[in-house]
This record gives sequence, C-alpha cells and structure tokens, in this order.
Amino acid sequence: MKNTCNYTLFFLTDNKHKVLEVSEIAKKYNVCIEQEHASKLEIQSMDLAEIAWYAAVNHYLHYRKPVLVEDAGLFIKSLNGFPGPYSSYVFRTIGSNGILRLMEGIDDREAYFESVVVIVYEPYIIIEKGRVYGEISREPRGEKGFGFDPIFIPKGEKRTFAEMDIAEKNKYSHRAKAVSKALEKLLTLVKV
Ligand code: ITT
Repeated sequence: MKNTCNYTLFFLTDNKHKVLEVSEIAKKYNVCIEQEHASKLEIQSMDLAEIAWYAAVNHYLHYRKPVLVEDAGLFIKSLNGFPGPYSSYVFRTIGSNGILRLMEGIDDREAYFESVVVIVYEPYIIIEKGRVYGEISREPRGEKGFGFDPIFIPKGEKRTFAEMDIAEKNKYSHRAKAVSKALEKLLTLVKV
C-alpha cells in the first residue's frame, strides 16, 4: 500500500538503519521521510541536543527545506556515562567488544540509550528526547540493527536489540520515543 504523505521531512543522516526505524514511526503520522546525504555539521559538545540543534539549523539555513536530525548515544552507569556523546567514535574504534572488555568483572550493567530529535519546519524548531533503560549483556547476541544493538537489552526483555526486528525495537527504543513526540508536536503546530 502506498504511503500518503501530508508532510515530507529530509532526514540528514548517513545511517540507513536509522532511516528505516524513523520511517516506520513516521508512517503512522502520514509523514514521509527522505534520506538526505549532505554533510552534517558535527560540533563538539557533551550535549546531544546542542549537537543535533546546530546540525539541523545549519542544514536548514543552507537548503531551506524541512529537516530532521537525530543524535543518539549509549550511556553506561558504571563507566560514568561513557561513551555518551562519543558513541559514534567509540563504536568505530573499540566497538561492542571493546565495551564488553571495559566491563569485564563489573556486575552493575545498567545503561540507557538517549536520542534527541530536532525538526526544523519553518517557522518551527522542535526538540524532543527519548530514553530507553536497560542493561549491557555479557556477550554480543543477534545480527539485526546496528551499532551497540547486539549488547543492549531493554528493561523487561531478555533479548538484545539486535535480536529484534524494527517494529519490536521501536516498541522500546529511545529513537522511537523521541521521534513520536516530535512528530506529534509537529502535527499539532502545522495543520494540513
Ligand atoms: P548519523 O549520520 O545520523 O550521525 P550515526 O550512526 O553517526 O548516524 P549517532 O551519531 O546518532 O549516529 O549515534 C552514535 C552512535 O551511537 C552510533 O554510531 C551507534 O554506534 C550508537 N547508537 C545510536 N543509536 C543506536 C541504536 O539505536 N542502536 C545501537 N547503537 C546505537
């Protein structure tokens, strides 16, 4: 069945998994998502909201089309929130196995993912956050998803995110929560 779009948002990301996850949510709101491959301004900050806000506003000022930026990170309690805003770099360097090695002998496995979504849809700028709490597994499990999915088990589950399909991950995920809130706000502000 063809998706009817009341609105289209250009999602500035190089991560195709994120596009699939966000598109699945956006469908419910009749919003279409198009991946935008332009380079993304990445400022250095400890604050995901600040990073996403600068990227979205900078892109909007260049291209003047409705843009969505989403930034996320994994925050591990026993590592004082590491890797947090550095998740992308840490994933590319030490990966999930590196995190598991850092946590060898640590019994406190609590962690959360946080997502920040910024939508610039003139004249509005919408910022919403979402979190999912859970724990870091003892070993990687599952082939689906991306990033740290094989080592993250959301609260109330036994499976890692990498053992779930997109619809199941979206029932729990930080990204699904932030995107749903942002789209609800967008639709209350902008009437068709
Ligand atoms: P962008 O092009 O959108 O920036 P990215 O993959 O760099 O895509 P982020 O900066 O938002 O994404 O995320 C930083 C890292 O955090 C990402 O590379 C993953 O390793 C990890 N991460 C974020 N969300 C995740 C999720 O839902 N599942 C697993 N890992 C995730």
